[in-house]
Amino acid sequence: RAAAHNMTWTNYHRLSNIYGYMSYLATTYPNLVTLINIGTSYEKRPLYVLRISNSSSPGTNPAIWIDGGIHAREWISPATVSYFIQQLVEVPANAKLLKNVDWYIMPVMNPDGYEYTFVSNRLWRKTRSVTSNPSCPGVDPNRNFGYKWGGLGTSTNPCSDIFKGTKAFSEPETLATSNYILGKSSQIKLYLTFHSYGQYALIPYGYDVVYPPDYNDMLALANKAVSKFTKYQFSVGNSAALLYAAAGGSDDWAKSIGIKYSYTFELADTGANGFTLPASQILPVGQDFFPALEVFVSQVATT
Ligand code: ING
Ligand code: ZN
Repeated sequence: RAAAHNMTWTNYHRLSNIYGYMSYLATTYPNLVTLINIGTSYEKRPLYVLRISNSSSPGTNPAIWIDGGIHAREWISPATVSYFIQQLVEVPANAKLLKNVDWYIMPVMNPDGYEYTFVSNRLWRKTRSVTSNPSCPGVDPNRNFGYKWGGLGTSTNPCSDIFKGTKAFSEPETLATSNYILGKSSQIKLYLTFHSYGQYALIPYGYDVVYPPDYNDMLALANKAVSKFTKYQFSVGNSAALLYAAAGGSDDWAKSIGIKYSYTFELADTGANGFTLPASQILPVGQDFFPALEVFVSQVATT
């Protein structure tokens, strides 16, 4: 029997459906899609990255990395990132986005937290690792990356939603992800991470109001990308200036290892629904964002 899946973009899905869809794509399009197990979460779930490449020798093209689901309750993030996968792989008209670029896409970086939001607490944010306080599990994965770890906007209290962990990359999820990206860091030219909510395109650094030397290049590309949106209006700027300082974010770390273009996108909405964005907005959000991926491809693809 042919491979099958239960994925849709009219509802939010459990991890098993998202992983089932990734596995379906790898089986169905073996010359285009590869499912890569990059490690294991604290609760022993696999951590999956999907590589999409039509190159005969994947790994030689410049690459774009996309991740979602760093924060458990931000359900629109894995939904949108998996929508990008569907569009890139299964819509022939989008094949131009696969020319001279490889994609590495991880829809759910924090699978333990994501599952916990379905079964126990819809508003859980962190991982699910045991801490020094038995009543307060979990580390904020977006305070756990290893650049300026433990600085502004982080907490030493395990009961805090911005608990930084006991050391940089204390979490198996951030450790496995960062090691995988490091191994591909000469290939990866662009890092995109999807959160919610607020409708912001955030540019490093976030650890403080500090602007990288090439900030203007980063700003120009972000502005070009958000100019493609027709439905949702995004604000663009330095994350510490626009939102708040927060050290240990994944985008700061990606920038620090030499990935020139590194962004955090805060998807819809601006607060009416917040984290509990209705599933009816999955497609509008994905459709509004998708054309911006062409802008990113144009920046990095070798022609
Ligand atoms: N917001 C991000 C957070 O981790 C952010 C905002 C991103 C701050 C990058 C600094 C750097 O707090 C959400 N919604 O997670
Ligand atoms: Zn987040």
